[in-house]
Amino acid sequence: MATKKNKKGADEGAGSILATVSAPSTGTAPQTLQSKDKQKERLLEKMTASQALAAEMPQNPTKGSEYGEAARKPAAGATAAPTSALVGASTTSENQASDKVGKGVPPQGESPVSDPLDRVRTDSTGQILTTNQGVPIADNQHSLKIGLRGPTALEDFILREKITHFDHERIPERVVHARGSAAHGYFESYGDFSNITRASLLTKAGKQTPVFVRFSTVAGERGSTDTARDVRGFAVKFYTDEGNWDLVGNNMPVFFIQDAMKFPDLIHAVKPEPNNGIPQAASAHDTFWDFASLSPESTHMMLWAMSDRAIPRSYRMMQGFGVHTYRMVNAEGQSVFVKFHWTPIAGTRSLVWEEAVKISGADPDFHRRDLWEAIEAGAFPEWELALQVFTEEEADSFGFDVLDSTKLIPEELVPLKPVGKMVLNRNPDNFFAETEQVAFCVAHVVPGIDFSNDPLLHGRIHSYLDTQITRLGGVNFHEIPINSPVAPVHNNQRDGHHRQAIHRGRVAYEPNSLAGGSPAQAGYGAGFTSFPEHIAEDKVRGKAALFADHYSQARLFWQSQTTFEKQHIVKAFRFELTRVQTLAVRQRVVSLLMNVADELAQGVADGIGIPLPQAAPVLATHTLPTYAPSPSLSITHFPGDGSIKTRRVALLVANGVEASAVRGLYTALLAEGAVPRLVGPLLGQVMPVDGDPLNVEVSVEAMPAVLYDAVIVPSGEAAIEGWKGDPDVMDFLRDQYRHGKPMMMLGGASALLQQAGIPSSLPDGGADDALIMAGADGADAAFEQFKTALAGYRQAKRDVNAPKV
Ligand code: HDE
Repeated sequence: MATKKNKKGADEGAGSILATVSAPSTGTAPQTLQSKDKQKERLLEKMTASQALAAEMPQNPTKGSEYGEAARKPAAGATAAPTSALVGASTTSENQASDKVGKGVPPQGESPVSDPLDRVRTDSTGQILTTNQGVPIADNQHSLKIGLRGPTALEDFILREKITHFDHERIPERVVHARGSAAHGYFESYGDFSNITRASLLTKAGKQTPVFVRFSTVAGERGSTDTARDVRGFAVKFYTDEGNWDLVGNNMPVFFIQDAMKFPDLIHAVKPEPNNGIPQAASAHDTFWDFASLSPESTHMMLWAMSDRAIPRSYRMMQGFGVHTYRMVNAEGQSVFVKFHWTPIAGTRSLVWEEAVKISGADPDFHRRDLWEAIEAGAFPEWELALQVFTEEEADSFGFDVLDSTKLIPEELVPLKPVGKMVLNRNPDNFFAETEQVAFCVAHVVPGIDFSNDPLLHGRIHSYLDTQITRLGGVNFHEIPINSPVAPVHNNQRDGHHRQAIHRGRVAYEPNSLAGGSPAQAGYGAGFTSFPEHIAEDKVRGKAALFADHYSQARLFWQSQTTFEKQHIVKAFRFELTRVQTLAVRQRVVSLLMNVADELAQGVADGIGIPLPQAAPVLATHTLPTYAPSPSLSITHFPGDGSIKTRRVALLVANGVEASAVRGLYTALLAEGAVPRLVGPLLGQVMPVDGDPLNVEVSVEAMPAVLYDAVIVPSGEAAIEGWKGDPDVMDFLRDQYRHGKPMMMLGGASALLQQAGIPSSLPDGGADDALIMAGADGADAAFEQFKTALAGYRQAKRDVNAPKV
């Protein structure tokens, strides 16, 4: 039966509002559905507002700007505002609230997957144990059995859920850089660098951007030792307000190869040999040196990898480098080239090889523990970020190619421009959720940061996204909380494994009028715009001519090393090549080194018992650049801030020790931010000659000498007599000495040096200022000297002629 309104035609089309197929071709939208049902009214509002919104866009208003010259500066997407929030709703029933679906209509434009990590941090204090479905578990001790001695019932869904989850706890480890440790912190800009880049993190003095940083080794598996000789990864994720920027660098400024095509070969060569899975976390084997010696472009990096840079004392004490040349682009679209440098405020420090080997056994988590402990103790690690900024024209005059990752730019050529500092001030809550699941990706850049044409970099732009798909199980790894940006994410990508976001509405494409054009492209100047580098070239495979210079910078590095660094490099080559079994491979490595320096090649050849082979052919045909030594390439160039914060000091104690000196030094070390430990024969108490018993903190057996930066041996006749006969203590002192560490011998304790065969002066007869001997009255002056030695680099002069102990 027709109603009055029907007669006027006001409600015509109402049926179409209530249906999901078809609608009248003309006419005005109905004003009412003739119902007091609020849900129906909402439906009417949604449908009529949607129609109106779509009508705002009679055609695609920006289409014309996609062609020709206009396309260089893309227009911002056209949008129209809906008259009702219901337009964006998937369903008018979204107002049905519940504990699960929430309050209903969300604020428009919201993207909570980008909210701070609080949204997923979980704490079980005082809570009942449940299944993954939230069902309270009454008994977590037993499976369900048919009788106490009978079979387990298949219906035991609680057991099955628990075991199934456990069975799938592991995910594939990273192909490279599997072993790593990470922390949260912030980056703070020193100023406004918008003349160089429009990257928002660098446009205001004092502006802080959250970061998550992961340090790693390259070759070892996830459970391998921290102190292997290896390159260290230095990957920084900046959560900027214009999206995530990942600066995925290393602790050495150059790389082994020049083209991404060779990366799988390099890694297959360095990883454990495929027949027997040996060796773990080591380049000291045939396949690595076979590949490297047939790849002369790796010579420069070989020297870095054989230097002490490859065995850092701490992640906190190493430099970081972006390695490749990148671009920065300012708001006017002007571009410069940049290299990125991280410099540790604590200074650069390394281990010595024998120490690194011993630490591998004593504490394979040495670097992980060090980073964790420093942050827990409030000694927040800091680095300064500096840029080398240069133009394309300047690059043309360098005499080497800035697109070649086996080359660095000496600071003498392009000085460092400090732009900010990074502080790591928070350990992760959960290793797996954060450190393991973090996904760094070279392709994650933000407006203002862009790529150069380094062919190694371009392969990486592909690799990192691709690898996460396998490692993290799908394309939605960006939604894993540690990876999600703080900047809101809005796009039309949908579905895939493990989707977290529940997208409201039915529009997942662009252009659209049904969502008023949202989300719309930002347009030129607002969104990321690739630098329009002009290229008119043939499509070829190959390398540019300057890439053929394989030795000039290897020589630069060698010439810039101090005497002890050179000795360590020679020793490292000897060690590695001694473990190689194939004579031809050994010879080939030396043939490359002959193009670097005679003393290097000779030193290595002598160590592996071969005569000098013919030098490898020099392939470069251009005029080679010459370099003066560059002091900043020596590890000693960055002494740090002079503090002894976080340095671990062993105070040896035993029955009969003089406790007053021990207690005084302990307090003084703590006050300076160092970490003193009372090291005794066993846990328990020792009885000093004066005062209360001392509580031993750790035994020599559990934490041998290599785990401390220095030792103090207090006076006390009986204690000293005991130590003389203790082989562990003798080894302790010898290791401290051999590894160049400060030693403070108080009173009669200096007699132990002779007992251990340790000379009291340097081989050249000079005073060893890291070997400090003092009587009770000189303790204060001695402590000052001890602090200076502890804050400085280790006593390298001892290494020149290591004592025969
Ligand atoms: Fe990587 N590298 N890499 N790399 N790399 C990975 O990505 C790759 C290179 C670096 O803490 C992988 O997520 C290719 C240079 C670091 O999670 C993978 C090439 C530099 C990390 C990958 C290179 C690096 C990685 C493995 C040559 C220094 C660890 C897991 C074209 C500038 C990041 C992953 C972390 C990790 C590929 C060369 C640094 C497979 C193809 C040069 C610090 O995608």
